[in-house]
Amino acid sequence: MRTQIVAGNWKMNCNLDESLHLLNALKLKDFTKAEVEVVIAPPYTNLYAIHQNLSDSSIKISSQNINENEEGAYTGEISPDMLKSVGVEYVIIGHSERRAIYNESNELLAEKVTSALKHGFKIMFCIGEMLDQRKAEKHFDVVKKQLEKGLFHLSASEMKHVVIAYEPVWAIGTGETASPEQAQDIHQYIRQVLAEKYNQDVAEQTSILYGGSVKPNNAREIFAKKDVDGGLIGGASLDADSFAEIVMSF
Ligand code: G2H
Repeated sequence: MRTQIVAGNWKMNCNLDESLHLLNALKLKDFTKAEVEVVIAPPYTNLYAIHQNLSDSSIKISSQNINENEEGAYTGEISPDMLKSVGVEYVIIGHSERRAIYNESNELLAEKVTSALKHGFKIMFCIGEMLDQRKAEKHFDVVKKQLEKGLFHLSASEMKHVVIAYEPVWAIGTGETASPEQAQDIHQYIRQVLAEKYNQDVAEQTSILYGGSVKPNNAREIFAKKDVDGGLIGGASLDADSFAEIVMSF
């Protein structure tokens, strides 16, 4: 019933040649068997070329960020309309690296969400706790607050365009992964929070992805959990074979 998604977040990796090389390797994979929506999020500079070279592939394109403003004097930023014009369909909002390194607050993220929706993007909204918060057993409170502040200004019908990515910060790029049970527990909790805020339909229809050191050797177990609807993949998405193996883990 829910869309299953595996998205590759290339982060600040791959110049133009490398991006096209990776795309070509991905295009050789047969993702049709997996019944999963496959999304890639290359760096901004390569979005246009990737879109031009997708040909008849079913792979969808995401950006890794979006600016909340329409246009104007925002040196170094990329507008929603610019992303639309190069074939972007999804936008990642609130990745923990943007929250931590670029100080993106819940309030700013809420503005980005509004802007992305206005421009017709699908949103992958990232939430997740830090290690000390997990140790203090605050992880449920942390993700609830991130949802409330960043996302819950949306109506139930607007939520149809949102995918949630739960990414515990302590598992990102560290080789540490949440156990399948830890992922299931918090995904189930997120769904419960969605039901309380909206209704059971929204809770049941929202795809919730897991992110944080997903690799070919752990994807199957994580994806097998009832409330895990796919993954946001960083490091392992830079290798076509690994990424394809993860996609085929459903
Ligand atoms: C989490 C994830 C992708 P990685 O940031 O968003 O990266 O799989 O390298 O932990």
